[in-house]
Amino acid sequence: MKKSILLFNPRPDPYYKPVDLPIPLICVSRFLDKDGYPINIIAENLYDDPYEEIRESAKNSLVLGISAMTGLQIEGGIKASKIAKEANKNIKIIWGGWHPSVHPEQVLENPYIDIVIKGQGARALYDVVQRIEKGENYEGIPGVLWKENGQTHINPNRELESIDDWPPLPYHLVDIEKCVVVTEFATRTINYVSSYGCPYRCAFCSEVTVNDRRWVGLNPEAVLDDLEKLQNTYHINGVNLYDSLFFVNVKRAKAILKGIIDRGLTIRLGNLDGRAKQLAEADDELWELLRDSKTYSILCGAESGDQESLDVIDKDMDVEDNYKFAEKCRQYGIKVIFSTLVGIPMLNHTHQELTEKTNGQISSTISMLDKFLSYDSRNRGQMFIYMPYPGTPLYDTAVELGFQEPKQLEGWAHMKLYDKQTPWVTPKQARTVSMISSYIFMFLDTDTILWAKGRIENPVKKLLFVWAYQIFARIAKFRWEHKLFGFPLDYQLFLFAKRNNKSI
Ligand code: B12
Ligand code: SF4
Repeated sequence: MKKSILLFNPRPDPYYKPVDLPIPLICVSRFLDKDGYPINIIAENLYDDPYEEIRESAKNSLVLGISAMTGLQIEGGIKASKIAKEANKNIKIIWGGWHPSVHPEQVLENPYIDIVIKGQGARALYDVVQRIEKGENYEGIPGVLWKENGQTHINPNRELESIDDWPPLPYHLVDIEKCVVVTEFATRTINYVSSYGCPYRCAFCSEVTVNDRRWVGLNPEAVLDDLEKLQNTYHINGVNLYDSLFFVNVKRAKAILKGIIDRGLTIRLGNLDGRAKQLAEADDELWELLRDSKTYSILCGAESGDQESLDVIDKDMDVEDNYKFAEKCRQYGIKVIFSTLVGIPMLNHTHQELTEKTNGQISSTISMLDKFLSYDSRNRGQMFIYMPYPGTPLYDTAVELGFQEPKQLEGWAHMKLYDKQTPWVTPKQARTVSMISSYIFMFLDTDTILWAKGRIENPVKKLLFVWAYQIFARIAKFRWEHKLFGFPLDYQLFLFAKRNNKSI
């Protein structure tokens, strides 16, 4: 009997309640599962007390694998690693995912962590487990770093590998019913990933560091087989795409959309990640397929209404491209989630100048989003504050301008979504951005009520919720129409309600 593999996906955000499939862990399990290893996937939606489960399960496990983005997942990951080592001193602790990939050596300095896997994880994890079983070290496995007799060993990077011949995703490893959610576009939605990487060079983005501007996509027939299996086996009717950029290969994207129509699939796709310039210039056939396959939404890094910011982040497009793209979406009835970024670091400026520039970025982006949201009441804005990620082109600029880089893994756990990270962004700017993005934009989107209501089962609670929702929606609309972002009492009340609500 093979020894067990324990994998953990910590909670990414204090307000975000994990409800979806821990897809990074499903993906890294492919080869191990095929070879018959018992695998225990742990996430907060799968276990009432994930840390207790880790304590128990670690006693008989060969390894504990942790997946972490930069931010709060690190806190949960360290806690789990400590618990596992206390329960079983021989267990090997392996970290993978985005943060270990952007800052591998510092991650390995943590006393509880034995091995770090950079980049694409499935084959590397399998190879590492084989070596552990044989009592050998990890020499020659690309993307692996490890500690041995107090010394750090670093293997060369792993290049993105085609996933076409890989074993299928082992969905059976989790209780799918705990990972199916109501969304705006489907009653049974699950997340899925059809490609890895991105060929573009946005200077703030970890893709550039981790996948070195490479991209691999699963072939269209295999994607369609997966969708069909999700529909027929698990009765899924909506799929949230987690690809970094779905439309890299337009021929492939068209074949997938056309396949959905030709095979008569009723499953709807949502949140397909696309670039404004590329999609604004795409031919009508792609747009018609998006419409005819009933694709719900596109997630677009519009980034800014300020051309200087777009140039500094190497977005390789003009603000005007965002307008052309938004117009196309309106024409074809596709909802858009426009993601934007403010507080961009720019060399040769004082902090005061950068604070003023941040004000300018906020107001030009608000004007741009104001227009886009008026195109379709379902359109959604998102506004984030720039966060420096190691290895990205803008990181050194941020450090030169005074960003205090954490010297230990723990320090990165505090890089929370709407917190101010850089000295030129003021607390007031951070508060405003957070309120606009996580509160006002949520209530302006007329489809929010569909998923929010859909996740409450008790009819009385549902009625109360709809009543409170309508009041908040009116206030948020008033704030947006008059651009009133001061005295955020309603926002504080909303955060309180959100913290204390278990279903949303
Ligand atoms: C879904 C998602 C989220 C979800 C939750 C994700 C979760 N893990 O629970 C939510 C909405 C909460 C979220 C929030 C944020 N996210 Co996010 N998110 C994503 C997204 C779109 C998909 C993640 C995913 O599941 N991918 C699919 C899986 C299969 O790929 P993967 O995670 O890379 O896993 C592979 C490898 O990394 C590795 N691997 C992963 N885990 C493990 C574990 C082990 C043991 C091993 C060996 C290997 C391994 O193997 C896997 C298969 O090859 C990614 C972009 C992307 N395409 O990955 C961004 C991404 C991860 N997010 C990012 C960011 C910046 C954020 C935010 C900060 C803000 C924002 N603008 O979105 C917030 C805040 C999070 C925080 N720190 O508090 C960045 C990460 C940067 C970084 N250095 O961490 C990404 C890469 C987007 C980007 N290109 O900038 N996000
Ligand atoms: S921001 Fe989007 S387009 Fe730019 S490099 Fe990252 S994934 Fe690619």
